Amino acid sequence: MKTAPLPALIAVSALFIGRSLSIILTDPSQLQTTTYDYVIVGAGTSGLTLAARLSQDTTLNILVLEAGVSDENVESVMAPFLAPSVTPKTKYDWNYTVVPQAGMNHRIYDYPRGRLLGGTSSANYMVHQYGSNDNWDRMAKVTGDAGWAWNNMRRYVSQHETFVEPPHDKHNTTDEFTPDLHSYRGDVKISLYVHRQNIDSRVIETTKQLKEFPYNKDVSGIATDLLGVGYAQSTMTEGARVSSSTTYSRIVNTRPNLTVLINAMVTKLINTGISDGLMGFQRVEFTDGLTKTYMVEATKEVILSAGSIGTVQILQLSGIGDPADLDPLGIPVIVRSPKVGKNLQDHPLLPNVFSVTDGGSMDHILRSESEMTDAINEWRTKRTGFISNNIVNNLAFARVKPGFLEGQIDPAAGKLSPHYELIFVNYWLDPVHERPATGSYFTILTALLTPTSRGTVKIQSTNPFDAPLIDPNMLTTKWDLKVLRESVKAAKRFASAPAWNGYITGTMGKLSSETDEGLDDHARQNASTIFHPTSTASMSSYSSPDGVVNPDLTVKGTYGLRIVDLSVLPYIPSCHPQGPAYLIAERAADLLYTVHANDPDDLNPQYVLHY
Ligand SMILES: Cc1cc2nc3c(=O)[nH]c(=O)nc-3n(C[C@H](O)[C@H](O)[C@H](O)COP(=O)(O)OP(=O)(O)OC[C@H]3O[C@@H](n4cnc5c(N)ncnc54)[C@H](O)[C@@H]3O)c2cc1C
Ligand SMILES: *[C@@H]1O[C@H](CO)[C@@H](O)[C@H](O)[C@H]1NC(C)=O
Ligand SMILES: *[C@@H]1O[C@H](CO)[C@@H](O)[C@H](O)[C@H]1NC(C)=O
Ligand SMILES: *[C@@H]1O[C@H](CO)[C@@H](O)[C@H](O)[C@H]1NC(C)=O
Ligand SMILES: CC(=O)N[C@H]1CO[C@H](CO)[C@@H](O)[C@@H]1O
Repeated sequence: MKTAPLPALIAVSALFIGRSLSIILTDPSQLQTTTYDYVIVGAGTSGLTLAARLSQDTTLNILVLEAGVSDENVESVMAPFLAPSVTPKTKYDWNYTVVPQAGMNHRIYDYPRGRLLGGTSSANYMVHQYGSNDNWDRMAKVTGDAGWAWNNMRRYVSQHETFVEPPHDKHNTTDEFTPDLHSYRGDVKISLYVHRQNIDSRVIETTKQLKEFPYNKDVSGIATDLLGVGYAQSTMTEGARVSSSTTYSRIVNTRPNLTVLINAMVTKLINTGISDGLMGFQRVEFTDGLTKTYMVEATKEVILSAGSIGTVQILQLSGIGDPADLDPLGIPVIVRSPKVGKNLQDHPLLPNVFSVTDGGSMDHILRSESEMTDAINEWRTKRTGFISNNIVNNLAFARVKPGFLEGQIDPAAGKLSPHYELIFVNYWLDPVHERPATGSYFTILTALLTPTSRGTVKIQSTNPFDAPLIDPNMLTTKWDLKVLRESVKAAKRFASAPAWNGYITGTMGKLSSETDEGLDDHARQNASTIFHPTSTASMSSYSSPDGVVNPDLTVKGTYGLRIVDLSVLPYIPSCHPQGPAYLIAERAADLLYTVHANDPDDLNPQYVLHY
C-alpha cells in the first residue's frame, strides 16, 4: 500500500555527482574543543538559520550537531520535482510511522522528517508562506509578548527572503505576485513556478467563473490576505531546491567560529546544576551512531532545533517532561513539564482525484521510464523542464461560510485565516494509495488548516534509537471531520466550473458520494498528513504553566536551554510552515544576539539580550 507517489526509477536517482564536501565536519574527532558558547542541536530549517545569524558575532564559538547526513549533490534533494522521492523511508528520513489513527479507520501512515543537512527544508515540497497576521497576533496574545505579533515579525522577511525575479524560465510574472511586498536582499531564495502545467490556465479561468474562488495575486501572507487562489511561491532558484543548507552551509566555510558536525545524534542533555530553583542543562551527550558517546558543553546556552518530534525526544530522554510519560520508563524527572510532547497539531491532507481525458495529465509521463530519464537528463544538463519545477503551481485558501460557524467558536486565528486549502496537481497524487497502472488524473488535495484535534509524541524506551510514539490523533473532533468534508465539497465545486469542461471525466473512489457519510468515509480512508507537525513544546506566557517554553523560548524550569523550531508554536498556523520556522529562528537570533551585521537599522533594541 505504501509507495512513493513517483516511480521507483526516481527513488534510486539519488546519485552523487562527487564534489568533495565543504569543511562541515563529519567525525567528532575533528572537533577542536569540547566547549562552545552555544551548542545548537539540529542543522535543520530553524537550526542552521539561527547558527548563521549568531555566528555573525565572531566573538562567539558555536557548534551545531546534526544527526543526519550531508545533502550535498544529492540529485533527489536538488531537483525540485523529485521532492516526493527524498522521503519516506530513505537514508534522508527518520522513517517515522504514526500509531494507528482512531479517527482514520485505525490506519497507520508514514511521518517523514528530514534527516540531513537542512533538515526538513531539504526534504519538503518547497511551498513558502508566512501565514496570515492573525496567526502571529494570536501567538503574541496568548504568550503576552508583542514581539511575536506580525507588525514586529514582518521586518524579518527583509533579511530572510530574496524574491528571484524573473524566475529561472524568465516568464512574465505580471499579476502572479505583488512585487512591493517582497524582499530582494535577504538570504533564502524564493521563486514562482518555472514550468507551466496544462491545468494552470483552467485553474486561473475558474477564478473568473466562480465567485467563491477569487484570484489572489499573492498568497505569501505578507500582506496578510492569503485567501483565494494564487501562484505558489517556492524555495527554489536556477532550477534547484533552496534549503537552509544550500543557503547557509556555504557561510560555515567563512566563519571559523562556527562548526557544523554531521552524523552526530544527540542522545540527551545532562543536568549541570541548579540555580534559583532552575535546572541547568549545558552539557550535551551525542553519538556517532556507531559505538562512541561524546560530550560537549555550552557556556552560554544549549539550543534545541531538532524539530517537533526530535526536540520532544531529547527533552524526554533528558528527564524534562510529564512524569506520567517518564516514570514508567524509569527516567528520573529532573524538570516536571507536563506539556512536553502534548498539543501536537498537524494538517490532515486528503487527495480528491478526478479522472481526466486520456493523456491529458502527467501520469503517462511519470509511468514512462524513458520519458523520465529524458526529463532528468535535461535537468542535469540545462536545469530546465518539469524536473526543474515544483510539483505544484497553484494553491487556494478558503474559509468556511459564515453560517457554518454558528454555535461554534472559530478555531481560526482570525478572519484573515483560512480554514482549508486546495492544492492542484496535474496527476494522481495520493500519498496513501499508489497510482493505478492506467488512466489520467487531476488531484485536488485538500488540507484542514485549523484542526482542533490534539495529538502526542512520547518516547517508548530509554534507547534514543527507538522511534518515539507519534499520535497526530487526526480527525477525532466533529469540527475537523466537518471542515475536511467541506473542503471536499469545495473541491467538487471548483472542478464543476466550466473551465474543466472537456477535461474532467469522472471522480475516483468515494469522492463521488453525495452524502456526508460517504464523504466522511472517503476522508477516513484516504486522508493522511501534509507533514506539518508543530506545537509539541508550546510557548506560553511567563506566568502560565500551560506550556513548555517562555515567550523568549527558554525552557520553563531550566536555565541555559532554549528551543528554536516549530515545536514552540502554541497553534499550528493556517499555512505551509517552513516560512514560520525560518522567521522564528530570525527572532530567536535577535533575542540572543549582540551584533546584527546585515541590517543594523532593523534591530529593535527592545528585543536584544546582551550577555
Ligand atoms: C515531505 C514533506 C513535505 C513538506 N512540504 C512543505 C512545503 O511545501 N512547505 C512548507 O512550508 N513546509 C513543508 N513541510 C514542512 C516543513 O518543511 C517543516 O515543518 C519545517 O521544515 C520544520 O522545521 P524545523 O526547524 O522545525 O525542523 P527540521 O527542519 O526538521 O529540523 C530538525 C533537524 O534536527 C535534526 N535532529 C533531530 N533529532 C536530532 C538529534 N537527536 N540529534 C541531532 N540532530 C537531530 C534533524 O535531522 C533535522 O535536521 C514538509 C515536510 C515534509 C516532511
Ligand atoms: C530509514 O530507512 C532507510 C531505507 O530502509 C535506511 O537506509 C535508513 O538508514 C533508515 N534511517 C534511519 C534513521 O533509521
Ligand atoms: C508582461 O505582461 C504585462 C501584462 O500583460 C505587460 O504589460 C508587460 O509589458 C509585459 N512585460 C514584458 C517585459 O514583456
Ligand atoms: C481512497 O481509498 C479507497 C479505499 O481504500 C481506494 O479505493 C481509493 O483508491 C483511494 N484513493 C482515492 C484517491 O480515492
Ligand atoms: C571565541 C573564539 O573561539 N574565537 C575565535 C574565532 O576565530 C578566530 C580566528 O580563527 C580565533 O582567533 C578566535 O579565537
